[in-house]
Amino acid sequence: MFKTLPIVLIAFILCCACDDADPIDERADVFAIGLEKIGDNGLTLTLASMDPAPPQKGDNIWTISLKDAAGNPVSNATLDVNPRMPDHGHGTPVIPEIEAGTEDGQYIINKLNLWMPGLWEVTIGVESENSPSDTFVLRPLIEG
Ligand SMILES: [Cu+2]
Repeated sequence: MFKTLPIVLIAFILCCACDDADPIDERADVFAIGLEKIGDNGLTLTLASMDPAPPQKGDNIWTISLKDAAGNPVSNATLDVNPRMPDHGHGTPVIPEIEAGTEDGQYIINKLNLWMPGLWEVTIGVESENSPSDTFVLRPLIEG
């Protein structure tokens, strides 16, 4: 009986270690069409589409819509998109490619390379002559 106790303890500890790899991470965003973020300077980012959905390991394409505080589309903006893994301290060697979407204030982020399973932080900096600058952080959780 007493000999089994350490084994039970080890099993318990291993089980706790497994929890770290659990795909549930409270920091992650729930990725659905319409996911909305409001920046510190009043701009609103809305996720208009994503491919694949939800985000997966490898290259992703996201279409986002940007509006100012008055609800007007933020057109002709320059986007700086920087994906990083906060727990690992690294990014990705692939530079995302941004193009204008079909609608005013819409932007397509191509080659969003989320190459490792885990939590990513995609920081999107927005610069536009027609609105304040703003920054958004989207947190996809990539499953292995
Ligand atoms: Cu990593």
